[in-house]
Amino acid sequence: MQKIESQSPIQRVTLHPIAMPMVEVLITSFGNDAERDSLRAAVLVELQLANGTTGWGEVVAAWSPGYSYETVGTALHILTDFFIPVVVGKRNLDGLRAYRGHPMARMGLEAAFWAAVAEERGLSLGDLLSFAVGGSVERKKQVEVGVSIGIQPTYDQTLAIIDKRLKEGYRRIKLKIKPGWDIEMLRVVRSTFPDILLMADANSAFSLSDIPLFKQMDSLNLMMIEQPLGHMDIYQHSKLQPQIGTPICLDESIHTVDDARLAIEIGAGRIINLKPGRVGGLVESLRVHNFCHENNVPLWIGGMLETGIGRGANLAMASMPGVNLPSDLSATNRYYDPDITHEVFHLNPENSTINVLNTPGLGTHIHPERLAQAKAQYQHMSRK
Ligand code: OSB
Ligand code: MG
Repeated sequence: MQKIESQSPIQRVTLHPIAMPMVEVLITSFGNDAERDSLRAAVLVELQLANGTTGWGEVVAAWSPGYSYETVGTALHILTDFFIPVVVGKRNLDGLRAYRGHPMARMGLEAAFWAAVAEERGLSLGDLLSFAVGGSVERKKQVEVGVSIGIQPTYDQTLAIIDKRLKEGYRRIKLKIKPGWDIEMLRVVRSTFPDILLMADANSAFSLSDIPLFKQMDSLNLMMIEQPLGHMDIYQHSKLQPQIGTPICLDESIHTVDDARLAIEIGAGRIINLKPGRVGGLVESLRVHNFCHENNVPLWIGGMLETGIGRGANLAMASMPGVNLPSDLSATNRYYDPDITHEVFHLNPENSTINVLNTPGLGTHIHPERLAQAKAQYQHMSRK
């Protein structure tokens, strides 16, 4: 891996906690707070080099510790009191090695730094990623994407939203499942849409006592089942995978390239979902990417309902050659209307792709008035 350094030192890092109204709330097995979850809270990181070059990154932690232990509050604390002080005045992020954990906070800072370095060099973020792994990789111009559909009140509503997404041009449908919203719902969907690329995401809601249920799912031709068991577990997944035909994809339990290697070697799953925020940054993401690429492990980029800032970084990562399954990177209108960036991501309906951005830096640019609005919305939310 090529070390990334800026020409000009880091001068200032500003944190912007935001809350953005979601077009559609994504209900998952870990439960949702209807009022709070209609807003997506996050922290945007604005990093300025001494020569004036700026980069933006996104901390994908949410308001509450549902998917991950990190929250907007912990990210503000860790960044303000520890991460930012050790990088200001430096031309790299080596100072972060002194600290453990808080991968989402780390990724927000690292993404902002890499965006600034890319801008400084006149490269796109994707080109900088490719430079970091040795330079000669063939990046995609369009990335294949799918759409994630939350738990709905009824089967009919589920079918209706799938139908709507298919008509929009999405070719891969991911359905959130939980105990009681599982095999029967999936059977209804599969019988209505016999040929679509379909997968399920359990967000850790099941246990090894559910093996009979997973065996039944084998007849539904699912691309994969994402994170059926414990959010920290790899071992029990290695007990489940050999008993079922459907590939298991690990999301929550992969925090490092070593986790990915362990999971694949012991047969805990056959597919990796890579979220840069979950693995603590772009360097670790590239390590996971390279491991999967070299070992023919199918890989895709997961989503955390990012704004246009975080999605810009995910899109650059998804353009890397080892990403070979559709990613959770839907069009802007699936998440926000309007988004916080000027740029809008459109779905190419003819092939269910999104175009990779090749302008210098991150490729998306913050819309100042919408940022101010989203910050005011966060202040309001945090006082409730
Ligand atoms: O498990 O993949 C997940 C969103 C928030 C937290 C966890 C997950 C998700 C998604 C959304 O599935 C994917 C997206 O951003 O489109
Ligand atoms: Mg998931």
